[in-house]
Amino acid sequence: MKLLVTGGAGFIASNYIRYALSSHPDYQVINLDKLTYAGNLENLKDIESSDRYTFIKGDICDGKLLEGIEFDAVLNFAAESHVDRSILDARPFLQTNIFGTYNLLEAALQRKCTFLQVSTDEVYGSVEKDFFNEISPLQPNSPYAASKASSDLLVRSYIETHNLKAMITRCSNNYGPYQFPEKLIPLVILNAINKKPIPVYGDGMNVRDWIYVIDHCKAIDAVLHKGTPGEVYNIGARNEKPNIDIIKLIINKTAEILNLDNVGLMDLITFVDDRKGHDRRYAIDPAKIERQLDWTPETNFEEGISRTIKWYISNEQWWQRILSGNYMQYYNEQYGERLKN
Ligand code: NAD
Ligand code: TDX
Repeated sequence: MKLLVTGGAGFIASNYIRYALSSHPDYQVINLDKLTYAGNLENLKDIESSDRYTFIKGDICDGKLLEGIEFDAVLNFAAESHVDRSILDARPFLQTNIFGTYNLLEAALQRKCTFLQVSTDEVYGSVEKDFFNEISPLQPNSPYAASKASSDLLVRSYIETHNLKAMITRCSNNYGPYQFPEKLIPLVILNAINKKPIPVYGDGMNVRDWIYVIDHCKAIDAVLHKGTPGEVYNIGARNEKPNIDIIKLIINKTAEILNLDNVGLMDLITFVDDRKGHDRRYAIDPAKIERQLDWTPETNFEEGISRTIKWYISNEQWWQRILSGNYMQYYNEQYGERLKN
């Protein structure tokens, strides 16, 4: 089996590639990645010399390039993935997330091969109570979520129109090693380690449903091997938390691990202007994948968070390189004024 993994130099797909190579010794993996600001080949340093792994630097929007790649199944992780950036500039989100997905659908159709679209719970919008299941209406609220919902609808159209063997997964918020520091959990860890203000949007009571990245990777693998073509699978760990609780948990654990005063670190918490269109609550009902594909998450949240904090503490070179690059320009644009008020 030759898997084409797009966006393999990003957070979730780099974890997936490592997992796939170790759990399927007869598989080959081709990683197609454009290496945007979020793509980082250091995420794959430990496996780059494997003879079952190939890296191609390229854009999923480049149809010609796709024509020349042979594969049996494609897992489409490549995306512009950060909500705040989609508020600043939606264009790259429409280009990669919609047009790029269209290109990959065409490539999969030509080869009559399996297509797995890695999507997100954000396509469902926000829920006050209850949970998102696979037939909840799509009500995306950010340009990022709208671009992912659009790509999901395109996938659906290729299933209905062309009988493409495609499946869609919609997962909740991921955390774990190699996550780019623009996202909440690594941002809080790094700002706690570096004693910088920790920005909390709004009242800090927005709820996200968190899953450890390896549990997500195992769920994707289960869908690839046991899923029914044409189906959507929600993935989540039944782990809803208000942002402020997570921030306090990270501060307490970081203080404990580094033997620091947690009161001083708590003082870093800084409430800032809210994100525009900020979804109040995400909550995934994963009953379908649990029942039909016999998948369950294995990592308890406190254990996963401790493991993640320790990973960032032990991999300072990895994040120092990011902090010394273009990232700080984005960081200052996003937080500079907000942290002053
Ligand atoms: P990420 O931003 O860390 O990585 C995205 C990767 O895609 C990068 O390596 C980037 O270089 C690559 N890429 C971007 N545009 C490309 C293009 N045009 N062609 C080829 N490569 C391109 O993202 P992530 O957080 O790992 O998310 C991966 C996927 O999972 C995304 O589709 C996202 O929507 C979905 N998802 C993420 C989460 C989460 O919590 N992070 C939750 C559910 C679903
Ligand atoms: O500095 C911050 N302060 C803050 O309060 C940041 C970066 C975030 N937040 C809040 C906003 C959200 O309520 O924390 C929550 C999580 O924010 P993000 O890490 O940006 O994630 P979210 O917007 O929930 O989207 C994520 O989950 C679904 C991923 O980025 C998406 O790619 C995925 O589809």
